[in-house]
Amino acid sequence: MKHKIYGNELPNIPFEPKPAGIDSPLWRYSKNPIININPFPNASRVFNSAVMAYKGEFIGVFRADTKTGVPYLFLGRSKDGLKFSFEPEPIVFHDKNGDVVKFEYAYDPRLVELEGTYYIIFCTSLHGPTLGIGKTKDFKYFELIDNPFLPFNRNGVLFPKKINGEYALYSRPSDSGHTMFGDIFLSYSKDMEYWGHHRHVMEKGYEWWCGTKIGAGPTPIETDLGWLVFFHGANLTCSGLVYSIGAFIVDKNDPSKVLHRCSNFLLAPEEPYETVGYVANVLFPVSCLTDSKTGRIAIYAGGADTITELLFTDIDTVIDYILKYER
Ligand code: BMA
Repeated sequence: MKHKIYGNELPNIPFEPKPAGIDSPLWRYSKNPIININPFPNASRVFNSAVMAYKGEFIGVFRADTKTGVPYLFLGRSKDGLKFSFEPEPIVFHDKNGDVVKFEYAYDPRLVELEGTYYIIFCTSLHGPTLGIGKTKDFKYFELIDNPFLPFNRNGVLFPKKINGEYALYSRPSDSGHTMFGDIFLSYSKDMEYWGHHRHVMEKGYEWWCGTKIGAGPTPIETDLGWLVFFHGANLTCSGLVYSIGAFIVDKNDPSKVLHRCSNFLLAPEEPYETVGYVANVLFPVSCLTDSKTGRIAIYAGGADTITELLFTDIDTVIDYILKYER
């Protein structure tokens, strides 16, 4: 390996080698989708969900659009990272006093472990869409942090390590609707509740494929060059927004500083399970697994707001591609 991932080894990471004849730096699992439509009672679609390695197996927080159409967060478990079983009821969050918090909706969760606590960052409502942050130590009891963000905001992605002693989080300020704009910003917090020292990180529209808005995806990966960040970029076409996957690398000690960004998207919606569905032409990366020993990376992405799929790459392939098509 030319490049290095700083992180845990994960010998059981789901992975397939790159098939011959594939030009893109990400490739799809041969048995996609891994979670198909109507996966469990009361869930019509599971997509844009977060998976992580946990106690030798895998655990995930899943966005399920229920049969009322409203999305909530559900817990799922898997032995191999490919086949999941789900809790039948949404995750119950409690406030500091132990009272159950009711949600209008909850979607697009990200999941990260930091200093022994598992944080779930997701989109929920506070008189309009904004970020919620939940935490758990055991995936049994979940607490909700008291309204850390104002509306309107989405795509909250927490760094897996404190940066210069503070929590660091990317987000994408937005509006109350489908948001036809949006850049990635960085915020810091000393306590995970009060966020400030905001910085602008990267603007939409530096190429056409991400012309309308961008939002960070999986938890940033620490590498020898800095933090590797996968993100989604949306471009408005005559038939609506098209969501593709891009990547950039930021400074290890200052993640507002973009060191390398790729002009090309890494992968765009092409397969029927990405181009046809509840919302056509959406490929939306939300979480990833990494193995520091082999440099393998597995990305969980939503397809067409309908299914969950798995993509693969490795650290050398993706960094070589970013640097080759650097802007
Ligand atoms: C965004 C979010 C995502 C969704 C995407 C495409 O605004 O709501 O959950 O995948 O739109 O519909």
